[in-house]
Amino acid sequence: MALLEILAFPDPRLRTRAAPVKDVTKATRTLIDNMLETMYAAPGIGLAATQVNVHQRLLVMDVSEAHDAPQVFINPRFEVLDPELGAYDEGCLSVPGFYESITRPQKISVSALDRNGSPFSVNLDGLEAICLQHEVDHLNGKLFVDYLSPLKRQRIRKKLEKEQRTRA
Ligand code: GNR
Ligand code: NI
Repeated sequence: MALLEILAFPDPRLRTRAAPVKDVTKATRTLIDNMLETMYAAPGIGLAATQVNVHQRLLVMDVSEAHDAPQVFINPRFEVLDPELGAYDEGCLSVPGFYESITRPQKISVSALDRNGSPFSVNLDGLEAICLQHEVDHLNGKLFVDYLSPLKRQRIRKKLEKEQRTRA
């Protein structure tokens, strides 16, 4: 397995819209395993392929404390089951160090392919519903900072650009 580099805001590659996975192959499963390893090491509760500069519609997630409940979603599509919105302090491995309250639907139904290419559907709520929507946003080139005011987003961008300059 291997750790993958995670792109950081405002890297323009994070704005790429990912393409559907055509065939779930051994290479797909290797990518999934490396993404899971990268997510656990970070540590994070989700990771979209976009964040590791692979522009395919694939994400991994594990909200368990023990890191023993990995979930894989290939070509995910979701529907809102309950229009009730909830706020949650979201963070992002591509926006390190910043947490902001984001409002999203709290109950969704997701259809996707699993790591063997078999279709499945699952209803999600709570943190899993939030995380899945956050990851699908990544696959569409969207980041949680896009829900903030332009002023807040600019402040975050400036701070991260400065950090990235001093680290380079
Ligand atoms: O690790 C993560 N935590 C998190 C917390 C609240 C809402 C969403 C997330 S996802 C994030 C990992 C990440 O950046 N996934 O894209
Ligand atoms: Ni993220």
